[in-house]
Amino acid sequence: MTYEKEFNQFLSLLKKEDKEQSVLYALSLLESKKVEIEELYKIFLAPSLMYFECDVDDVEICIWKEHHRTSIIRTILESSYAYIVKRKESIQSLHKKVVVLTPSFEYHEIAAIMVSHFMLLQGFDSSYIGANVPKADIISALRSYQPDYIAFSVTNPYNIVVTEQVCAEIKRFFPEVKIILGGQAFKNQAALPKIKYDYLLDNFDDIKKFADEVKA
Ligand code: B12
Repeated sequence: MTYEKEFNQFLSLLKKEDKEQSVLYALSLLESKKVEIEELYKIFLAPSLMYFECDVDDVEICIWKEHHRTSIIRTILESSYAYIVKRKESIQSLHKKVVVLTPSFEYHEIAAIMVSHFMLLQGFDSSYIGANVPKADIISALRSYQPDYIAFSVTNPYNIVVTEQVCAEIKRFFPEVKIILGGQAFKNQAALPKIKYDYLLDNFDDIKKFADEVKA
């Protein structure tokens, strides 16, 4: 299904910076079961940020607008968590823990939050531990959570270097933890041979395929 009419309606609310109505509209789609959580994320929320553009006469205030739209999307994500918890009752647990994060200097966190939610919907015990997480805190999280997987979302190619350093450390001290990489930074795969990782996933559909592999 394309949901063109609904998406245009959502986008027009976002363009008006109408947080209240944007949040209520998105949640009404879930409440009425018109769209599934996965569809809301893939068809409504992600594109509304990916294709965000500044109006030519708006350039001065564009960054502020980008922050505001991100804040609206983030509120919808956090609010949809209640629907995820409800859905989880009917999802079989994989008994596998995942921590999801963005590394130091990486502030783009929307994809990471969505990845964590998609993981929950696939039966992983998933925890989003934040954006811009320093190496020491990542190590500390691994020590206390003892996850099976750690998933990095990296957007800015400059942050590949820090990712490479953290991954080397993880493989040194926690060789049993499998490393998942994803995000725009890896579109150009030239840097990948230097990084120690186990899985490279491109999009949300890859999470389902990955879960199927884990189940098999
Ligand atoms: C919102 C936004 C911001 C917000 C982020 C707020 C927040 N709390 O997250 C703010 C304003 C802070 C910001 C800052 C900056 N941003 Co910015 N930002 C964006 C924007 C508009 C949307 C990003 C987003 O959330 N998309 C929605 C998510 C769902 O999509 P996604 O990240 O692409 O993820 C998809 C896949 O990559 C994948 N995925 C991602 N991670 C993972 C992980 C796993 C495990 C898996 C399976 C999949 C997966 O799943 C998603 C669905 O397919 C993009 C525009 C764009 N075209 O992407 C620019 C963009 C990413 N930003 C950009 C830039 C340059 C910056 C700044 C450097 C700007 C500046 N000069 O200050 C800073 C850097 C800040 C930092 N240190 O990180 C550039 C990056 C260019 C590049 N390749 O380097 C973009 C592309 C804008 C542009 N066209 O130039 N930004």
